[in-house]
Amino acid sequence: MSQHGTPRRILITSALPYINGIKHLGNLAGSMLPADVFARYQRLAGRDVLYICSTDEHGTPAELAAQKAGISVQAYCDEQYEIQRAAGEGFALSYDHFGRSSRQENHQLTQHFAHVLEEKDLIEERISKQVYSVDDGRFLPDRYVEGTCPDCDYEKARGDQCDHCGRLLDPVDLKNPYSAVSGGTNIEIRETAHLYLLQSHMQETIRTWVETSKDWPQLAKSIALKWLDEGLRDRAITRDLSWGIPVTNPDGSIREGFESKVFYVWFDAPVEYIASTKSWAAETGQPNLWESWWRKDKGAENVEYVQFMGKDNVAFHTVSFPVTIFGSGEPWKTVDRLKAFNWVTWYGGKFSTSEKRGVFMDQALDLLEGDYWRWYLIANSPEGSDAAFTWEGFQSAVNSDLANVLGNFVNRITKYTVSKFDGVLPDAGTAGEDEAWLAGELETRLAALSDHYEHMEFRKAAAETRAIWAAGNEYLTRAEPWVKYKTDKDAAAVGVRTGLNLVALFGIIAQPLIPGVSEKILGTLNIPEANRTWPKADDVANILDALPHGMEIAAPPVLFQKIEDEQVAAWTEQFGGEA
Ligand code: B3M
Ligand code: ZN
Repeated sequence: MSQHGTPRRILITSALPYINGIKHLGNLAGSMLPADVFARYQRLAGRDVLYICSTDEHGTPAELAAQKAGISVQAYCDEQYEIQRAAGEGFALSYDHFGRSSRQENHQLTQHFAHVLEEKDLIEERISKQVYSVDDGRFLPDRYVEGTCPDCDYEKARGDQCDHCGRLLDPVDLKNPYSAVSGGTNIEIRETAHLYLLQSHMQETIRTWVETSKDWPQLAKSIALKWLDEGLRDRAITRDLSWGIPVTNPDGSIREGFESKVFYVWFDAPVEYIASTKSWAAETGQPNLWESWWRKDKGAENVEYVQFMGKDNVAFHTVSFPVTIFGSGEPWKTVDRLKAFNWVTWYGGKFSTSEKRGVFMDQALDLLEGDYWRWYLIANSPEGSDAAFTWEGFQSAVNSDLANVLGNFVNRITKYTVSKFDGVLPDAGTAGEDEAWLAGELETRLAALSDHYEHMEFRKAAAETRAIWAAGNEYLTRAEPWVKYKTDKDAAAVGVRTGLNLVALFGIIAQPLIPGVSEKILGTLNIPEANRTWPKADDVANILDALPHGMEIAAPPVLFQKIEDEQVAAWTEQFGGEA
């Protein structure tokens, strides 16, 4: 809460997962998952949070994937949207809204931006040379043209890049070009018109904005500045495709010469952050509510906007999209903090959607519940550098952090209460030296934990969470209620009571990371929703004696299944265990 009693308002978006197939764990770890952890933390801390995401559905890869599947792009996207939505649910991603960039709200808003930008002389129609396939009766986007690489003579080079020698290509450079759609070799170079966004005119505006953004983590800022240093180039924001957002005139009619063109996917995708919020608002029955999150003239001036994404998406969010937003001259909310991630690698190599290398979200959920993966991916977050996924690393994170440090603690103390204290939280005894030590630990560690979350340092947040669980174990070693029980039942009672309160605390602080297990712990202890809010470091005395004396205690079901060596061997066999 701020001084005036109104909670901070935090708008969160994670990069929109592309529709061409289920995402792998690397995608999850570099955008949706940390955004979800952050959203959960902020909600528990009492902030007014709105977490928005969508599938990114336009562009060539969607068309190609649909073609391969032998269905219409619309049908393909419908199907894949459902798959991604379900996978998000399986990982407990707590979106306030999970939309689709192909919905009408995005069509309207994207067209609106294009109209306003053209009015402001920031969009210009230019003629360029492009590959036309006579057999297909259409201009071919770069990836739809294949031919012989002018450099290495590889015969299946794509229009945008040669996969053999790696050179970036212009499709008009290919020798013996043919259409990847039909195989047709009747190819001509024709002139055609496209809309260009004049980014060069916005160079100074964007640079000033980037340089004065105080709260951007280093990775995001350095990427943005690198692009600015190279100089912003004007870029085409339309493509020769039929699937996408039509290029219209302000009256809604199709722009002349653009009948078989649509907006470029990267022009409309970021607009979907706003459009998705509109869809959310419409569903809540308050259709104007989105404005208070996005329009600075309608209440969004006090919103903190935080974006999450992989590093390859940073330029689009720090340069291209801001050109659209600032160029419009309208009072849109812009990003305040941008958290960018490096890659999760597959044993040091590349996770790959196209080559199906790595573990994908649906496959992961078939093996184990979402919380196991959530824990490992956050504890091993690719923040400072790339981070390798390995089955061995996964096994050790689950077995040691979750099963041993957290799971054993919870089981041991609840079972002991059931067997020696009739399943009742004891009332006797008063806190002493060991409890004072524990309180000191928690004061420091809880403050550090909140700090890591506020700074979006996820690896550190997981490590601190684990350190707090470990401090609980250390406390039991010191307090030894099982030894004291034989000579001084009151002293043992203090240890048990404190231990049970620690169980509640451990469940509470685990909520952002492993919400399913937290629910099991807190549910077993019947902790009401209102008492599950984020703990304050200066409230430790109360935290350690919060549960009502005399309450009944049940032992929760086994919280974690350890991962056996045989499983690691089987999964390595199934998925491959090296790059
Ligand atoms: N769809 C992520 C990707 O496929 C891209 C993000 C869009 S965020 C507006 O690389
Ligand atoms: Zn080549």
